[in-house]
Amino acid sequence: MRILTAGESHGEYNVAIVEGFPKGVKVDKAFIDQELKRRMSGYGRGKRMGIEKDEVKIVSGMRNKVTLGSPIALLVKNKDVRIFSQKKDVLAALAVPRPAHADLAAALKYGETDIRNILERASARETVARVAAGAMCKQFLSAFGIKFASFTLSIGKTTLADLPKDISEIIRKTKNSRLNCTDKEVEKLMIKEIQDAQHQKDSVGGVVEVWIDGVPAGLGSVMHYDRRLDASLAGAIMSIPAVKGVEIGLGFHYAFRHGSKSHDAIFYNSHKGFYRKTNNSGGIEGGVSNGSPIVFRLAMKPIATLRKPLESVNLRTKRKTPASVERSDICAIVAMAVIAENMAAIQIMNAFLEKFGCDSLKEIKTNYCNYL
Ligand code: EPS
Repeated sequence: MRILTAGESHGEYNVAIVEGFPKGVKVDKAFIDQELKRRMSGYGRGKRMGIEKDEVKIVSGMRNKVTLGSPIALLVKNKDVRIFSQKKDVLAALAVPRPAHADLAAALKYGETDIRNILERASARETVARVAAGAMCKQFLSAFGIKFASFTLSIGKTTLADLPKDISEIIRKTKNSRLNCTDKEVEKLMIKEIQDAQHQKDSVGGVVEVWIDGVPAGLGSVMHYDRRLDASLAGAIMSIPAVKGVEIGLGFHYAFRHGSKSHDAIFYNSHKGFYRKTNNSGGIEGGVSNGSPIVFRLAMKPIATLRKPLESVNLRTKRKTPASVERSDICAIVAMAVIAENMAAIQIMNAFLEKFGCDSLKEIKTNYCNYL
């Protein structure tokens, strides 16, 4: 399966083309819309989220709500449209890059003097298309009992101490949270972190933890580097704008422990088969899923646009100037969690199709049952 996205932040549409999605999968548009709505939610988002009402239009690849095996085109219309492919717009050129955004590095790469031509595509608005495609993958995977959930582990200096034990606890406790947090008291402190950043005309990042339950052992490969599930998962998560770190299971903490205190001992009984009492590996060993829940974390840097901007340099005059200020979020950690779940769904589905076949749901189900 291949997924391409297209669209500028203030262009007419966000577009995803999903090629190689199996035939025979019932797709509920309402579920995709619900994921798009989750992506727009969360305390700390900017004014744009009050303008848009992201809703998918599925324009090909399905008949009577069931996939045909042909390429699926997904469109999400922008409301705040300011640039046009065939018409002149009224936007002034931007010449002062924001530190931490793509502005300078990409302007140098493309020989660009109007940063707007960079930021329109670099904007995290592009993740609308990824979430629409990922929400289709989630629906396919749910036919095999594979579920996704996430929670906010930290924002700024505030970190959740009491960690959830399983995916149902995450789903239950994050349900009415404004920050996708499992603890009401910690959530208040997290909101305060965002408010403090806002008062200081600053931005703040955080850490998200994602859980994937029901993944069978055997996805990915030990045989070649580019087929390892941990590598494809980490790569996909790192591709999300503002993500600067990914760790699977114990991640960086492994490096501070002895093997005897970090590896997951193996047990067997006839009822459960092989099983573990711990999951420090985060469900992946040797690049292959081992049947435990897949657990990973991602670190989001603070949003690049600052209302009290850092020093920068005008691309044209080369004079020292404060960085440009665009409408932006203070903290987009909830969006990050939703995007990460859906990017993970794309990678897990790809590994699933590689193992069990990719043409029709019926054939994949037969192969899956035979394997189990
Ligand atoms: C976003 C839409 C954008 C930003 C944000 C994410 O809308 P606008 O630029 O019109 O305010 O709010 O984009 C960025 C974080 C960025 O760096 O560009 C969205 O839909 O998620």
